[in-house]
Amino acid sequence: MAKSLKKVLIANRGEIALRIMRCCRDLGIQTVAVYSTADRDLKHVRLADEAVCIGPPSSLESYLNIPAIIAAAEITGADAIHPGYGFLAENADFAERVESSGFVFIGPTADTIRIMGDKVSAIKEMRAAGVPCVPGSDGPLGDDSAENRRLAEEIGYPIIIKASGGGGGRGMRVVHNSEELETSIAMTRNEASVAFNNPVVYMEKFLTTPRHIEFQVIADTHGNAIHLAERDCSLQRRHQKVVEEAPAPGIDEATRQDMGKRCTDACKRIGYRGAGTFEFLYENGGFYFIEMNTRVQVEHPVTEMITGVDIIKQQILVAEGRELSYKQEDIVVNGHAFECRINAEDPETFMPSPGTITQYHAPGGLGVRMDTHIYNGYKVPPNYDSMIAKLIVKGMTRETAMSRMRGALSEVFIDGIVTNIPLHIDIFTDEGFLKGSVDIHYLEHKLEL
Ligand code: MV4
Repeated sequence: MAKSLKKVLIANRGEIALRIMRCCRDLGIQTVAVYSTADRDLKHVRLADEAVCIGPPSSLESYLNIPAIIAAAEITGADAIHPGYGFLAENADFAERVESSGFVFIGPTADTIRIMGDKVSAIKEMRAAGVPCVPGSDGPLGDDSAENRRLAEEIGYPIIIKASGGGGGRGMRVVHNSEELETSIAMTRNEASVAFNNPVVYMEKFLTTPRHIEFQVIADTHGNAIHLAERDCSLQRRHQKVVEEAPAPGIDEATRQDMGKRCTDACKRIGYRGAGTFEFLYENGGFYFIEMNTRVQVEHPVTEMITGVDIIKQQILVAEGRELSYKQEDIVVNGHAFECRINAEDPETFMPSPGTITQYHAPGGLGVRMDTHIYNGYKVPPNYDSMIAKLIVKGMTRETAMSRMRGALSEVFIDGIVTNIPLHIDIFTDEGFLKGSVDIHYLEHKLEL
């Protein structure tokens, strides 16, 4: 039964906290901000209906402090918690504690988060659901080195060993030949035991020059699921995305609908609830599932720009128990969108550059969206991620969106700290990127020149 939420606690900071707060306001839902002592002056803290300090600057003692966040929800009488991205968003124990304390968790169930957090079990589910995966071990590797060698020969070198508890680029090792295999497995296993408290590792064929393409889905609690097409997030450095776009260049409508349906079928099969993302590697025309993200993602706005769907609003509506008001046929890709992640960092060394923003001028115009919490006098604290803004631009074609992004980037003025805007200007004048369809190594290779 649908039950309207009256008050949502936002367990996050920065631009996403502001994004969620604005959405709650649109829906007539009261908001509770939580903040660390470093974040007293954050914009969403000022604009929320209520705000509760949950601890000192260190994330571990504030935005990752589960008892403090639950206590804040209890004190303020919130009825739901939105985790945003990062921090506790994919922490199954947090989701469980939220629900067992009587609050709605705006996201999937703790069980779903747990299954997807374990990459071996996620792949097993996806394979069973008919989602194409990377050829590999189809489960944990054992300690029989002859068997592991046979498996690697069968898959064909190069192969990659990944930690089941890893993800997002953590806990993996490429192996080029059988001589390296046994020690590589042992090393990845040891690192995984320490880092994730989970020694399980698995094997996949290593794709050398794939693109990173991901499908956005949203599912309700009545067995309905839709996809909102795909994003191309291939432009990254050290597993940090730099620019994202939607739709992915070169993906035709039939392929989009085929892959989208495989993802929504998988959602229905596992009883998925809320917004989610299926991450694929795309190489030589084939899609290979690698991971599922059970949260709203940083880059969700590019999808909003081409579909017109407010993804945060849909998260809240399905958390209220409502049926999705969209059918798949209602979702139409319109135009093309890019997002530039603007970081407080040195454009040459990539070192974080916290400090006070003495002057900020926002870009604007048709199809230009700046998701940011910064303002004149805002002090970027050294304690958190260095992303301070997302510049999202939409145009009717990829070319018009790109030229609009160049214009918007040239308008942004941020003084007092340094940012990676020069890098973005460089990217949006790069010939290879202008052509589209670059692989996941493109930016790192460009930066090495
Ligand atoms: C791979 C791969 C090639 N082959 N798996 C890195 C992050 C994690 N989500 C999975 N990752 C990769 N898995 C196979 N079988 C290459 C990467 C990879 C990557 C993937 C997506 C975006 C950027 C990347 C950068 C380096 C490596």
